[in-house]
Amino acid sequence: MSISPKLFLNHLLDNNVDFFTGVPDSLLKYLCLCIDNNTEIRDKHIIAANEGSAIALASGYYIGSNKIPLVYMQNSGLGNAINPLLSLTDPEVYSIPMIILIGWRGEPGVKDEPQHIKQGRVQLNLLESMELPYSVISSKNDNYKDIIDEGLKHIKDNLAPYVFVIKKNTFSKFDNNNKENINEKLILKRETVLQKIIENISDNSIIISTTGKTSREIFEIREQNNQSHENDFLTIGSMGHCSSLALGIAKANPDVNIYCIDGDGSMIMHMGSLSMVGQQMPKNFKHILINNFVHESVGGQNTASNIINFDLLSKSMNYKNYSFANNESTLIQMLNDFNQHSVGPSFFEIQVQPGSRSDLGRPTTTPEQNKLDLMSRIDELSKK
Ligand SMILES: Cc1ncc(C[n+]2csc(CCOP(=O)(O)OP(=O)(O)O)c2C)c(N)n1
Repeated sequence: MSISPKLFLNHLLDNNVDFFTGVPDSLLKYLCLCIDNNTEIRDKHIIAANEGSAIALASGYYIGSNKIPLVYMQNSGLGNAINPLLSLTDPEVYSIPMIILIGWRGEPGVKDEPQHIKQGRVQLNLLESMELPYSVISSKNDNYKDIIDEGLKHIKDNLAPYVFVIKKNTFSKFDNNNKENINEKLILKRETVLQKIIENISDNSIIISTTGKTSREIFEIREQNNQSHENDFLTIGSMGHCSSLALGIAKANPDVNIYCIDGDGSMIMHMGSLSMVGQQMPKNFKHILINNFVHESVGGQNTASNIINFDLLSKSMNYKNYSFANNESTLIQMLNDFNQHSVGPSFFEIQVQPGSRSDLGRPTTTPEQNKLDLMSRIDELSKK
């Protein structure tokens, strides 16, 4: 039977674990919602910019409080966390105790998307080579409290991190009844916005889109329009890196308009990359931020984008233009202006409401085919 997120959380709280940080994951979403719903610890739940920051933040909490913190992440994010895990929390460095929950996407034998297969297969070996002790928890573990207790004992005895690898469907559903009111100013739907962007930009433009549902929607829109996918790169993995990838393509092809379609969670994850765009000043770089204020693709947990002024941010990063839209009429008007900017990098923030279709599909072409098609399209465009 699946584990109740509430009972799981209560067991942690009973053990004096009261600080939670991480980057959301679809496999852990009900536990995240449950943590968010608990008013007593809500201010001790911080959704981190990236998994590495979460490890450092939790380390700081331990140093400041002498209490064991908890970090959660999808296994895709382990790469971001490896550096602080090996050079900060490791027993051979500062020896910082913490619980780490890792959602196991791509577990061998469980159907999953291409970007998760390799990561899932090497998951346990990766932990072993990092000398990080772990236990696997699944819905079959009625004794999950004993497993947590053993992990906590290891953490206390060794003043070191301990990992719980969480299998798919481990947690039962949790409805967050404390969810804040929906922001009524957010009118646009992301899918409609993407349709309008595709309709209004030239066929000679390249789109590099971010991880999660944005890329899935772009794929479906192309299918509905009977268009090929050769102009698009769907960055299905490496969350937060689509702007760096787009910058590389823009540098190699200064005469081709490159549209990077980013998400707020994704942009915040590796925000330092914006400085590379500003430093390089590619005239052909058009950065669109679809800002829905949440990690919608993995459950709708808040990002920090509500406190960011993207106008000031982009200008301070040396972008040459900033445009904004949050309704259909300004969207089309600003999109036309944005398309005309001949001296970039240009930034366009489009605010949308969270949400997507429940029957949204996934790309049916392989990542490698996507890359090859795009490369031949770029080759064609560079000869024009
Ligand atoms: C390094 C890493 N951490 C976490 C994830 C899980 N993940 C996939 S999409 C996503 C949310 C992206 O949020 P945002 O960029 O705001 O786009 P939205 O889903 O709201 O459209 C997350 C956290 C991941 N794929 N990679």
